[in-house]
Amino acid sequence: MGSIEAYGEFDTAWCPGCGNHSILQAVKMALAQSDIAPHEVVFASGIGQAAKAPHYLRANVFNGLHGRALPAATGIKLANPELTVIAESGDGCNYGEGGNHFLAAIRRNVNITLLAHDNQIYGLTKGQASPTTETGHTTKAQPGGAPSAPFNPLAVAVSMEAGFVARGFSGEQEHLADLIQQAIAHPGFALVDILQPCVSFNTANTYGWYKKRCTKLTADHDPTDWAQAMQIARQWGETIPIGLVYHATDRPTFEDHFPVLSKGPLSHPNPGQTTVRDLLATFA
Ligand SMILES: Cc1ncc(C[n+]2csc(CCOP(=O)(O)OP(=O)(O)O)c2C)c(N)n1
Ligand code: SF4
Repeated sequence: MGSIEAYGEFDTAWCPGCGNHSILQAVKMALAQSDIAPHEVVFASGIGQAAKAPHYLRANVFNGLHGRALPAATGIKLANPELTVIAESGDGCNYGEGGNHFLAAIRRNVNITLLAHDNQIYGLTKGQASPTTETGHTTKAQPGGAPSAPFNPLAVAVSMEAGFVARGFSGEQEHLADLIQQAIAHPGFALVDILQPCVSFNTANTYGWYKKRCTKLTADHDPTDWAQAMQIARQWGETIPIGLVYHATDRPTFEDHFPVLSKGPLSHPNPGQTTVRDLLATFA
């Protein structure tokens, strides 16, 4: 077991009571439980409150444009397959601005983990409706209620047969840390959609609202059964299942299609002096 302390402790710009605090701690717990040291992990994030999470731990971080965590994570993993690569951002970042990247990541099945902090709202920009906001939810920007149907990331991921599809809740920290640990260990693209309250801008989906509904999946649920997983993924109401919804390990990863990647990292190849000299000689 690695050390949680190795990931440091930093002041954050988050509101007291925000679900991000607990998610950050769960991420550190999962990395320590997985015995991964800070220099062995890279986070890629976009823009938003959730996207700031990797700023608050001692590890490698690429912070890019809104919605672009997944393409960055993909490039990092392909060039450095020996690293653990985690994309971490909000529901707006991943399912709104980055929606097409979400679909492409599932199709490609690169060995990366996506942690989507899902507060059902755009937090950083003060509470506009996001893709996962429920229909009719009123915000300052949607005073008549959000008109669109909410995006269901789990149902989409299961329908596309993503190999690892899970939902966690920031109020169930140990359960969440365990899901993140399993996601990191999964060989292929892994999604953990994490329900979290935004105490400042989402007055509908509060901590109490989630706490009352989030129910851990039991051994009765077989995550290898696609039809059962689809049914669980579509459940949303008085009961919201949390846990591993779908799990399959029989899909080849994107990396499997490129034998060059099995020869080691593209990031620091060492062709040797002789090869370089021979190569230069061809230009003479
Ligand atoms: C292309 C683009 N569109 C919009 C914005 C403005 N913007 C910055 S953060 C943000 C919302 C972030 O919401 P979410 O990803 O759900 O994360 P949260 O802040 O809730 O954690 C928006 C719309 C931007 N920076 N770039
Ligand atoms: S605005 Fe919402 S998401 Fe942002 S830090 Fe505050 S509670 Fe968290």
